[in-house]
Formats: sequence, C-alpha cells, structure tokens
Amino acid sequence: MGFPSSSRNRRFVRNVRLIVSQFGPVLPLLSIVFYLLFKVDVYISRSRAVARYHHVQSPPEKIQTTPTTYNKTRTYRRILTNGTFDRNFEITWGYENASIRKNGELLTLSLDSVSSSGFESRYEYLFGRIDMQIKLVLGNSAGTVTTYYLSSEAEAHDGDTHDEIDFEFLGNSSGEPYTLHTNVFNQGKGKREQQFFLWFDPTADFHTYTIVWNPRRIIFIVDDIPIREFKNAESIGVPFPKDNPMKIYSSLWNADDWATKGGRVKTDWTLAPFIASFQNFSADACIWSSGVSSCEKDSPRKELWFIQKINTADTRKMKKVQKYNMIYDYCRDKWRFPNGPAPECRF
Ligand SMILES: *[C@@H]1O[C@H](CO)[C@@H](O)[C@H](O)[C@H]1NC(C)=O
Ligand SMILES: *[C@@H]1O[C@H](CO)[C@@H](O)[C@H](O)[C@H]1NC(C)=O
Ligand SMILES: *[C@@H]1O[C@H](CO)[C@@H](O)[C@H](O)[C@H]1NC(C)=O
Ligand SMILES: *[C@@H]1O[C@H](CO)[C@@H](O)[C@H](O)[C@H]1NC(C)=O
Ligand SMILES: CC(=O)N[C@H]1CO[C@H](CO)[C@@H](O)[C@@H]1O
Repeated sequence: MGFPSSSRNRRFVRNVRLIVSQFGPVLPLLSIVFYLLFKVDVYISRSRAVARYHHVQSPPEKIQTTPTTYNKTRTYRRILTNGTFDRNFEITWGYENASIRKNGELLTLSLDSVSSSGFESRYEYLFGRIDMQIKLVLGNSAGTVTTYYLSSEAEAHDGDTHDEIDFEFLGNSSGEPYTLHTNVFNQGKGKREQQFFLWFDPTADFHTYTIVWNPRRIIFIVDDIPIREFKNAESIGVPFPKDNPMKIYSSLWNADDWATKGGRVKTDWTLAPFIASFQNFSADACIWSSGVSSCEKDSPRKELWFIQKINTADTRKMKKVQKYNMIYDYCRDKWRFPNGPAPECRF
C-alpha cells in the first residue's frame, strides 16, 4: 500500500482541521471517555477469569459442605507432604498435556492450540499452609495464564457462593514482566484484586508461592516474603472464608482475550507448547473428609501457621514490596469504587 497522494493528503489535513475546530473544545473530554471505556474493558475482561471453571470436563463430585466450627482450645494435627504429586493431586483436564515425573516430584502443565491443562488436589483442606514451587512459562508467554489457587466447590443451585484464594500469573511478551495477580473471594464475591511485579525472573527458576490460611488471616507469601495480608474483618461485617473446605487447583490456559495488556497482545501459537512446572508441594494443613477436619481429631500440637501473624521484620518487608512492586490495589481504586474503598481496606 502506497502513501495517499498529496491531494488526498491535503484533503485529509483539511478534514482533520475541520474536526479539530468543531470538536476541539471537547477533545479532552472525549479522551477521558475513551480512557474510562478502556478501563471498563480491562475490568470486565478480568472478571472473565471465572471462565476457567468451564474448562473442567468432568462434573465436580458432590461434596459435604456442612459448615464446621473450629475450637481454638484444641490442638491441630500436622499433615506434611513433600513433592509427591502423584499421591496428592490428579490431572483434571488436558491429560495428554500434563505429566508427573521424577517419582511424583515434578509436575508439568502444557498448553498448545489444542488443549490447556490443569490439576487439583485429591484432598480438601480447611486452613493450612500450602507451599508450591513454580517455574513459569519461559520467553514470550503473552496471552497465557498460570493459576494456583484454593477454591471451594461452587454450589450451582443456590448461585455462586464459593470461596477462593488466588495466585494468578499473567504472561507477557519476552523481556516484559509477568503480573502476579491475587484475589480473595468469599460467598462468591471477589473484587479484591492486588497485583504485583515480581522482583525476580519467575521463568528462570523455581520460586516458592505460599498461602497461609487460618481463621484470623490469609497471607500471600513469595519466597518467604509476605506480599499481602487479608485479615478476618467479620467484626465489621466482612465475610471471611472459614466455613468451606477448599481444594488446591492449578492450571495453564489461554486467556489472550484479556490477560496481557488488557487483551491487546495475543498468544503466539508458533511458540507452543507453553510449559509451566511445579515441584516440592507441601501442605501443612487440616484435611477435610466426610464433614470432619483432621484437626478436630487427635492432634499433637498447635501449628505455627494456625496462629501465624506477620512479625515486625516481615511487616517491613511486606510494606516495601507493596510500595515498590504493587501495580494495582483495589483499596485505592477510586474510579471503580466511587463510594469509597471496601471496609476491610481500613481494618
Ligand atoms: C472446645 O474444646 C474444649 C476441649 O475439648 C471444650 O472443653 C470446649 O467446650 C470446646 N468449646 C467449644 C466452643 O466447643
Ligand atoms: C506486560 O508488560 C507491560 C510493559 O512493561 C506492562 O505494562 C504490563 O502490565 C505487563 N503485564 C501484563 C499482564 O500485561
Ligand atoms: C521443599 O520445600 C520445603 C518446605 O517448603 C523446604 O524446606 C525445602 O527446602 C524445599 N526443597 C527444595 C529442594 O527446594
Ligand atoms: C522430599 O523428601 C525427600 C526425603 O526426605 C528428599 O530426598 C527430597 O529431596 C524431597 N523433595 C523435595 C522436592 O524437596
Ligand atoms: C504438548 C502436548 O503434549 N500437546 C498435546 C495436548 O493434547 C492434545 C490432545 O488432547 C494433543 O494433540 C497435543 O499433542
């Protein structure tokens, strides 16, 4: 295609002048409108993350969801597993694209244009400390999303009331940073996103991503540095996930309609398969089975994670990460929450 001829060019310039003279005064307004529309688009597309539930092929088994009451005077049983994916997890979709190797200690998920893949824990947990080492998709990972989260089963018949604690890693073009996205859902309600850039290259090596979940708080930890704390604010009317057991889920899938730069950068399928690796999983947690938590039975001692708070030194580290690495915080999004931040933001 050549350049427009000079007369077309002049006509074009004249037209532009005309438009500018007519709409000049409202141009700043128009650009604000476009900016807002773009933001709406980004947020709407983010909430599509829920779509991953529809990737699961087999219908979820009906589970016991009787609320439990925990008793602080009791002690809690420790369950510790190291790396053994074959005993603790099952591949739930994309069977040909996922594999467990090295005596069950390494799990890889792959994604190509035919299929994504995912796995989930065999057990359900009610409180615990879950550690997972993850190495993310190398190179150009734009459009891909790797998830690692805890979730209770959604009860289809009475609307979405599931609880969820999320780590999601939004891929990016080569050399551009991954976004670590975190969220907390209770009773089906999320919209508590905080996002970070990591202070290391998450594709070069394995790093440890930890969720501490106890009745008082949820702590998101990366390589032993807490990055986010979600406190139990029931005393001021904010529901806290503490009644429903959750499984551990992970998946690698294509979300190029929204993930990278709001969906503008697409997955480059010529680079497929995309691979994410998982190792050295450990859960020091209460396992839930037939409506009973292992922590309610014979328990040797109260575990650290069950009462864990963030100590002063770690609070300082968390503040630093939040100052220098946080790129989005729902508590500060005045545009999305014009009536002021959620109550837990000030708790
Ligand atoms: C908690 O457990 C202790 C010891 O088993 C028992 O004495 C107490 O009544 C229990 N409290 C509640 C609220 O269930
Ligand atoms: C990708 O990189 C760009 C530019 O550095 C950044 O603005 C963006 O937040 C990154 N992450 C995603 C998921 O788009
Ligand atoms: C495996 O995880 C445990 C507990 O999270 C940790 O102490 C250990 O160093 C890890 N092993 C490796 C090889 O990273
Ligand atoms: C799991 O434990 C075994 C024996 O305690 C150890 O040899 C192995 O390195 C551990 N695996 C990981 C990934 O840390
Ligand atoms: C990389 C890889 O193993 N891809 C496989 C994913 O699964 C589909 C079928 O479900 C296979 O055709 C791909 O070869």
